[in-house]
Amino acid sequence: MKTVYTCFSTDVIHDGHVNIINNAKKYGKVIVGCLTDKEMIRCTKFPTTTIEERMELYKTIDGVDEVIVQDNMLYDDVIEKLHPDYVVHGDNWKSGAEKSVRDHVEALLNAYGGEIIDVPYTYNEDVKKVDDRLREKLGMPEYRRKRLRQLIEMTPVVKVMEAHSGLTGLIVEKTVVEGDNGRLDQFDGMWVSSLCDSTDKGKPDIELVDMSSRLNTINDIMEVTTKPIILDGDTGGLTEHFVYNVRTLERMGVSAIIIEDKTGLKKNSLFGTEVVQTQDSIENFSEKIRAGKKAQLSDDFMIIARIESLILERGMEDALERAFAFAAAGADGIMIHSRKKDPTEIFTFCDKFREKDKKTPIVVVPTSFNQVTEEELASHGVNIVIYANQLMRAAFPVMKKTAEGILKAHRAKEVDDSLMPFKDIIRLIDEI
Ligand code: SPV
Ligand code: MG
Repeated sequence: MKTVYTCFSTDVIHDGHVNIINNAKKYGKVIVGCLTDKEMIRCTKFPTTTIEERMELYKTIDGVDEVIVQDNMLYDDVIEKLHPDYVVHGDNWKSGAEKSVRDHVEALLNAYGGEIIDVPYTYNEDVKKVDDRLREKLGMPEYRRKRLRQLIEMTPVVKVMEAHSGLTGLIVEKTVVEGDNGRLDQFDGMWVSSLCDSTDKGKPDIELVDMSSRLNTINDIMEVTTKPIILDGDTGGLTEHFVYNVRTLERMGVSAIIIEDKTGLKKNSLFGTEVVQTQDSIENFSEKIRAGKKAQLSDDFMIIARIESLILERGMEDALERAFAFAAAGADGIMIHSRKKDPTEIFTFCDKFREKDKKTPIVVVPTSFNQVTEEELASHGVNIVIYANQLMRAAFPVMKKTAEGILKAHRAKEVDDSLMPFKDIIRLIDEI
């Protein structure tokens, strides 16, 4: 009897999956691989069930003979073990980011004479409804909020990209690339930066854009995405106000707020000591963290303390003293910031912090020390890497150049080649 293999990475079974199994059954014994969580988050949707639950679910499908774990999105582990005669998959993997996976599987099968069977993808109302419902579920506050904590456990480093609008949110939500060795990859979450949110409104980054406006930005992003959100909460404001904002944010489904240990008129950290900025005392800031943690109602929400000692050139010892004090006050993570061009001081901080504290998540924002890789940061104990402003910085120069080009030519023809075709922009956003 021939062996037929297919891989599932879904929490819900619909007509499309049943169709795959029915086709597979025609060729022999059907083995279904259940993709592990850590692989699922790189290439498909975030799981809303455990791997054990998914495996049980797949066993209930008529025609399935065996269910096994697949721990590599490129199938190396299962193909090496099973040498299946056939691998069956929906033909949607013949194009788009998943094509690299298909190419890889094809090469593995060719080595011993195995074959791929591409089954026409099932597009019908039921399949669409199941997909839509799953996406809606992931966007619900209780799922979205806890996802950051889950990701910290699931992946060596959580990759977060800034979003300041529905559109940038969609880019972070949907961008999937073929990364190293054909493996797919995507961002894990979104950072609602004070710098980019303010800049998008034409305002300076000085806590001028008020919380109602920030919440509107978050809401715009939430409307069209499911990935977890970390809010740049600036100083957190008055402790008396902060506690209310914590409640609002967790109710909305925001996963974390990062507040920085500054007081008075806040300016952007990348100014460093070029402008006057005042650091809060350890006592006051610890009190703010304690009050926030006390106000919080869910177990999921995270309050992360951001330390500005390196930015303000107060030294490593001060940064570490604060980190330990804020963790003791209940902070769910420590963000250490630097505007040095190389990551040495960030590495030193992380290594020293990890000597005493193995668990509290560390967050970094490599804007100026941008040569550092996620892997290097993770090797120093970093858990979350935030790309804090790159989408905004990418958009501005192109928009400005386009405006200048039209002004100079007194028509739009000259800039058109560098623009997205208008036929594409009208179809960019899906209708329900
Ligand atoms: C932001 O993105 O607004 C930040 C990070 O706070 S930084 O701009 O580097 O201070
Ligand atoms: Mg900021």
